[in-house]
Amino acid sequence: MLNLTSIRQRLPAVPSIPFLATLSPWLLLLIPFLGGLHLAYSVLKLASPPKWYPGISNLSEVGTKVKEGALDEEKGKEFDIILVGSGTTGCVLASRLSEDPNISVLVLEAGKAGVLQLFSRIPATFARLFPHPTAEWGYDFAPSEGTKGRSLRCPRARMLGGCSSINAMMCHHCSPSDFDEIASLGFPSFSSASLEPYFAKSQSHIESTSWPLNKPDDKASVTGTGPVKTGYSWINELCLAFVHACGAVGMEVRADLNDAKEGKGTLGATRTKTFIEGGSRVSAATAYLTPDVIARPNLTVSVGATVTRILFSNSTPPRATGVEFTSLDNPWPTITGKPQSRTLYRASARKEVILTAGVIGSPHILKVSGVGPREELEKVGVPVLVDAPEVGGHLKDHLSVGMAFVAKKGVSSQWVADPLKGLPPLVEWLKHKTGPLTSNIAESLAFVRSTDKEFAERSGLPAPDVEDLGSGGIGPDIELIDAPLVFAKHGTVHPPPNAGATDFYSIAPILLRPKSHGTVTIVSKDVFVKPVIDAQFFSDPHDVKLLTWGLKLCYKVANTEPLASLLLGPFQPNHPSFPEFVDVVNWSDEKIEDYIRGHAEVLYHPIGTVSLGRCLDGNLKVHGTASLRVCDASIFPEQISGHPMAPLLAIAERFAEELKGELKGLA
Ligand SMILES: Cc1cc2nc3c(=O)[nH]c(=O)nc-3n(C[C@H](O)[C@H](O)[C@H](O)COP(=O)(O)OP(=O)(O)OC[C@H]3O[C@@H](n4cnc5c(N)ncnc54)[C@H](O)[C@@H]3O)c2cc1C
Ligand SMILES: *[C@@H]1O[C@H](CO)[C@@H](O)[C@H](O)[C@H]1NC(C)=O
Ligand SMILES: *[C@@H]1O[C@H](CO)[C@@H](O)[C@H](O)[C@H]1NC(C)=O
Ligand SMILES: *[C@@H]1O[C@H](CO)[C@@H](O)[C@H](O)[C@H]1NC(C)=O
Ligand SMILES: CC(=O)N[C@H]1CO[C@H](CO)[C@@H](O)[C@@H]1O
Repeated sequence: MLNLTSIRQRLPAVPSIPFLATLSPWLLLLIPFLGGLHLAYSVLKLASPPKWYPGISNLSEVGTKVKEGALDEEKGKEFDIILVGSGTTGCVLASRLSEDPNISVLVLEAGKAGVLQLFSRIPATFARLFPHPTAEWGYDFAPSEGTKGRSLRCPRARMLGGCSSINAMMCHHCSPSDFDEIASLGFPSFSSASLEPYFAKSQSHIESTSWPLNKPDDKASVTGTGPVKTGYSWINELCLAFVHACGAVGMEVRADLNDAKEGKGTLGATRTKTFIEGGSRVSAATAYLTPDVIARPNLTVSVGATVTRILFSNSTPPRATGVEFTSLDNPWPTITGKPQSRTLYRASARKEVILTAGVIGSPHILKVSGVGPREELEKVGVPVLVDAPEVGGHLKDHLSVGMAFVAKKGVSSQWVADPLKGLPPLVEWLKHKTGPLTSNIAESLAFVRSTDKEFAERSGLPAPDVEDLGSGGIGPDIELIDAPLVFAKHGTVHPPPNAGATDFYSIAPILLRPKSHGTVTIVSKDVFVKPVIDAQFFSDPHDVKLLTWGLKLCYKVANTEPLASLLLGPFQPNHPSFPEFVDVVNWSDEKIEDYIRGHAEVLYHPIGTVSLGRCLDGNLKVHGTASLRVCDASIFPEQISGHPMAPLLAIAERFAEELKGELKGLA
C-alpha cells in the first residue's frame, strides 16, 4: 500500500506566504521590479571582462609624433625589440623576450584586448566574432574560377591574442612528419624532435575525469609546464559516438593524437583536446600577457596601433631601424569613407623588428615597406628596397565542405544556438563557467591517409585516384571534424522553423595538403587599402577529387554504429536562405565536385606568404635585409596537416629562446 504521509514528508516544505499579504500592494509591485534590476545588474557584472590591463592606447606614450613624409632617419622612442602584431606568436615573443630585464620590448597591436569581447571568452560563441566590425579585419578571398566565382570569407582577428582569441580552440600538434619535412628543406631546428620540448614549454595539460573513456590507463600524455592550459571540456554524445564510429570504420581510436612518443604520427580518431581552462577560452594573450608580465618595466604593450610601414637605414643590406604607426580605429578609411587624417608615430628598434602580423599582415607590411616583387611594388609606386619575388606567394589554406544529418530528438546541441532556449546556458556560463557553452563546437576529429591501401580494405571505401601528398609519405591528407549542430556558412545559418526537425549533426572533411596555392598582392602603397588575397582554390584537380573522397568517408562514418542509430537521415532543408547539402549516394562524382566548388569554405588555416627558404633563413631573417624577422603562420613553407596554433606557440617559444641567446651574445 502506498504510504501517502511518507511521500508528503519527502516533498520540500511549501513556503508560507501569509506575511506578504500584510504588505501594501505597491510594495508587492516593487518586488519584481527590484528583482529585475538585480538580475540585470548581476548579468552585466558577470558579463564584464576580467579587470586587467588592456594595453596602452595613448600612442604618444609609446612613440614619437612625426610629420607625414618624414625621412626614415628621423628616430622615434627607442626599444630593443619591436613586435608588429600581438597575435598568437606575438604574445609568446613579447612575454618570453621581456623575461630578460636587459631586453626592452615594444608590442604594437592594431586591435584591442580580446578579453573585452564576451564572445571571445565564451568558447562556443567564437563564430559570432566574424564578420565583426572591430574584432577582425574583414578580409575576403578574391573570387576564383575554382570556386565558381565565389569569394570566400577570410576571417583574421584584430585584437590581442590575434586568431587565438577567435579560433575554435582545437589543440593539435599536426603530424611530426610536417616538421621533419621542413627540416629536410635545410631547417633542422624545425624538426619534430627539436620542437617537442617547446610544445611542452608552451602547454600544460589539465587532467580530466571525462576522457579518455573506457581506457583508464591511457592518459593524455603531452603534459608540460607552459602557460597555455589544455584540457577537455564539453562533449555531446553524438561527437563521442563519432570517435567510436571512426574506430569501426577502420581508424585507430586514440586517447591523444598529439602523442609524439607513441611514434604513430597523428593518424586516428579522438576527442578534441582544447585550449579551454575553467570553462573559458585560453588565448595566447590570456596565457602569456598576464598582469605580472604586462607590469614588467621592459615590456610595453600598445593597442589600437596599426603599423603603416617599416623604417630602414640607407645601407646595404637595408637594416630595419623601426616602424611607423597610427591610431586609426577604422582600418579601411580610404575604402569605406572619407580619408581620415592620420597622426603618425615612430618607434625605433636598437636590435630587431619582428613581424608577427599574420599570414595577410606580414607580407602586406613588407610590401608597402619596399620588400616584395619589383614589378608589383613599382606598379603602385612603392620604392623597391629589396626585390623579393616570393614575398606574398605560396598562400595556401585548408578547405572544407560539410554535410548535415537530422539527429534523434533531444540528442544534439542545436537548441543551444536558439536565441530563446540558449538563454539558460548563457546564464549558466556567466554564473558558473559551465554547461554547453564551454563546447568548442568541433568536439571530435580524425586523421586518415586516403592512399592507404589497408585502410581502403578495412573501410571498404576504395582509395581515390590521387597522388600521395601526405608529408614525408606518412602524414594524413584528410581530416574529419564534426559538430553536434548544423554548422554551415561559418556558423551563420540556423535551420528554418519549418525544417521538420529540431536536432542536427554536421560532419566535414578537411583537405589537409592542398596542391593549389596563390598570392597576397598589394594594389596600393597605402597599408589602409586591403590587399588582394587570391588562394587560387581548386586550381589543381587533385584538391576537389580528394575532398570528394573525404565526403564519402564522412557519409560512411555517419552510417556506422554507434553514430548511425543516433541519426535519422540526411538533412535537406530546401529553404532559400539555407545551403543545399551534398548527397554522396545519389550524385555522380562530377556533380559532387561541382557542389564542392560551389560550397567549400576555408577552415581558417592560411600559411606560406613569407616562408622559410623562399623569403626567410633558418633564423627567420628576411632575405636581403638586416635586423628584420618574421615569426607567424606565414613562415610555413608547406601546409601543415592540422590545426596551427599549438605548432605556432612551440615555434615562437623556440625562436624566443634562440633570440635571447643571440642578444646576450651581442650585449
Ligand atoms: C575562426 C578561426 C578558427 C580557428 N580554429 C583553430 C583551432 O581550432 N585550432 C588551431 O590550432 N588553429 C585554429 N585557427 C588558426 C590559428 O588560430 C591561426 O593559424 C593562428 O592563430 C595564427 O597566428 P599568427 O601569429 O600567425 O597570427 P594572428 O594570431 O592572426 O596574429 C596577427 C596579429 O597581428 C595584428 N596585425 C596585423 N597587421 C597589423 C598591423 N599593420 N599593425 C599592427 N598589428 C597588426 C593582428 O591584428 C593580429 O592580432 C583558427 C583561425 C580562425 C580565424
Ligand atoms: C597621452 O600621453 C601624452 C604623453 O605622455 C600626454 O601628454 C597626453 O596628455 C596623453 N593624452 C591623453 C588623452 O591622455
Ligand atoms: C644584464 O646585463 C648586465 C651587464 O651587461 C649583465 O651583468 C647581466 O648579467 C645581464 N642580465 C641578464 C639577466 O642577462
Ligand atoms: C538518395 O535518394 C533517395 C531517394 O530519393 C533518398 O531517400 C535518399 O535520402 C538519398 N540519399 C541521400 C544520402 O541523400
Ligand atoms: C633594456 C632596458 O630598458 N632595461 C631597463 C629595464 O627596467 C629596469 C627597471 O626599470 C631598468 O633599470 C633597465 O634599464
